[in-house]
Amino acid sequence: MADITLYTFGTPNGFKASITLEELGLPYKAVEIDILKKEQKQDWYLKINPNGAIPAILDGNQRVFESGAIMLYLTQKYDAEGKISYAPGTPEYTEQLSWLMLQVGGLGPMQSQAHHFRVFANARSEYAIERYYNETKRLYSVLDSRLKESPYLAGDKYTIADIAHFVWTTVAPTILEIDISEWPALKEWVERIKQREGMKKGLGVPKSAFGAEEIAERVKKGRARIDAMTNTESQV
Ligand SMILES: N[C@@H](CCC(=O)N[C@@H](CS)C(=O)NCC(=O)O)C(=O)O
Repeated sequence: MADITLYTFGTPNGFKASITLEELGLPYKAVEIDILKKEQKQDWYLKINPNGAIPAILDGNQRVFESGAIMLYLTQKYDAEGKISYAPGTPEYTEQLSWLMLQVGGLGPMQSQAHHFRVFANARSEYAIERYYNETKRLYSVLDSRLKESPYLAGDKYTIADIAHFVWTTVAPTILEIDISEWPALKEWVERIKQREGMKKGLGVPKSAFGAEEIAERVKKGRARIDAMTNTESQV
């Protein structure tokens, strides 16, 4: 029987865990870890995630940290029916794993660096902005090519590999002013899966302190702050 607590904040990595839990229909308690207040670095939390980041879960005494590990743990333990995953050992599972790893090792780190240098940095670097924007866009092209030949990333079924990539596409327009329509198959996949109930519920966990408009306003101010700096000027 599941006894799950999710430690999270309203970010793409956090949503990967909450959407997976919602799609599986699992009961869980959500605890907000406010990363703006550095709550993720408190001693008690480092015992759950030694890397001091969200998300993490406790399932009874079992800790699981890293969003990709959480998705694999939850589906391997609680998705015997294969609602949002393929069974280990099958060719489809290997395809799912490959796309999931591309997200955790590729799009996640690249797009979050693009966010950092475009909105949150203390120094302006045109080189870094260009490098991480280009890499993010290149990865969207890779997804677009795959989605031209397959309805979902791992095959005919919506899986955790789709959830992992999807959450990053949802923030790209607001934070990076990237228009997903540039990639028609990716855009069509986004429109299709954003209608899912589990997706909608998971994107609401934890209840955000800021509304969508306030977030848009904050990131706009962040971009303007970076734009006002001279290249590589540090404001530390
Ligand atoms: N590789 C990690 C990344 C986790 C991560 O970077 N989480 C961010 C929020 S999206 C965070 O907690 N940042 C605050 C920090 O690292 O101190 C995962 O996939 O779970």
